[in-house]
Amino acid sequence: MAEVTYLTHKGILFNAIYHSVENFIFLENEFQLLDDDVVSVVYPKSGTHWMAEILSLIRHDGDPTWTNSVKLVDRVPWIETLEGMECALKYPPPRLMSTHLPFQLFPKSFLHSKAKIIYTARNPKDVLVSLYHFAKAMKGVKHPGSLEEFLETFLNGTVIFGSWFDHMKGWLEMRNRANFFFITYEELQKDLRSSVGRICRFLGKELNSQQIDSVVENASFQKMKGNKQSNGAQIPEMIMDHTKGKLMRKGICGDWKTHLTVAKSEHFDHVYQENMRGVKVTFPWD
Ligand code: PPS
Repeated sequence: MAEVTYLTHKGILFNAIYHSVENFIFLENEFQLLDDDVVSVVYPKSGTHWMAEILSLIRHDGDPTWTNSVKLVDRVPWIETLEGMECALKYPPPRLMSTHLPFQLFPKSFLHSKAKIIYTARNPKDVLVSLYHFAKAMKGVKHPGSLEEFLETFLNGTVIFGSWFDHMKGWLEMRNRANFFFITYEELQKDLRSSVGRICRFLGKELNSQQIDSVVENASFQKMKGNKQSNGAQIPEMIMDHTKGKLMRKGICGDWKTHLTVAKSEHFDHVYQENMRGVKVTFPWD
C-alpha cells in the first residue's frame, strides 16, 4: 500500500508527492501572468485533459502533429505542480497552461492582466464518480473507501483541491470579466463543434470549417484514448498505479445514475442546494 502524503495549504488538501507549500506561495504572490497567456481552470475530473487537448489543437489550427507527439503536460502544464511550474516558466509565449486551483490560490497577477481564463465545470455527481474511480489508482491519497463513504468526503470538501462548491463559487465571481469564459463538460459533450467555435471566438482565433472539424475529430474521446500523449498513460508511476484505474474511463454524462441510489442522489441534491443557494447561474445539470 503506497504511503499517504497530504499537505494542507490555507485549509485545502493537496497531494504532497507533486505539490509544495513554497510553490503555492510563489504562484499566488509572485507568478506573473502575461496578457497573451491562456489558462484552463478545471476542478479535478471535470474535463482538464479534454480542454487541454482542444486548446492544443486550436493553437495549431486543428493539425494533430503537436498533440500526437508532445506530452499533454508539456503542451499545457499544470502550474501548481512542481514540474508544471518549471515548464510554465520556460514556456515560450504565448503560453497555454492548466490548473485545478481554487480562485483564492490562483496568481494574484491575474487581476491586473488580460490573460484569458477558460473555466470548465462538470455535473458534480459525475465528478464524484470519476474522482472515486481515479482515487483508487492515485498514489499519496487515502483509499476512497466505499462510494457512500466517499460521497460524504466529497460533499464536505476534504478531497484534494478542496470543496467543489467553493471552487465553483470562487471562480464564478469572475464571470463578468471580459477575459473569463465559462463552459461545461456537458456542453462539450452535447455539441463539441459549436463549443470549439465559441472557444475560438473567445480566444480571437479564426479557424475554417475543416480546421474546426479536425479539432473536433482529434479531441474526441476515442481519438484521445488512443493517443498516448494525452490519455493519461504518461502519468508517472509515482503518481498513479495504472493497473488500478484509467484517466480515460467512460467519458460520458450521467454515469452517476448507475452509481448513486435515489436516496444518495437526493441527499446530494440537498447538500448541493444548501451550498449553491444564491448562485444565480443555471447549469446543464440543474
Ligand atoms: S484530472 O485527472 O483531474 O485532470 O481529470 P480530468 O481530465 O479533469 O477529467 C477526466 C474525465 O474526463 C473524461 N474525458 C473525456 N470525456 C469526453 N471526451 C473526451 N475527449 C475526454 N477526455 C477526458 C475522462 O474520461 C474522465 O471522466 P470519466 O467520467 O472518469 O470517464
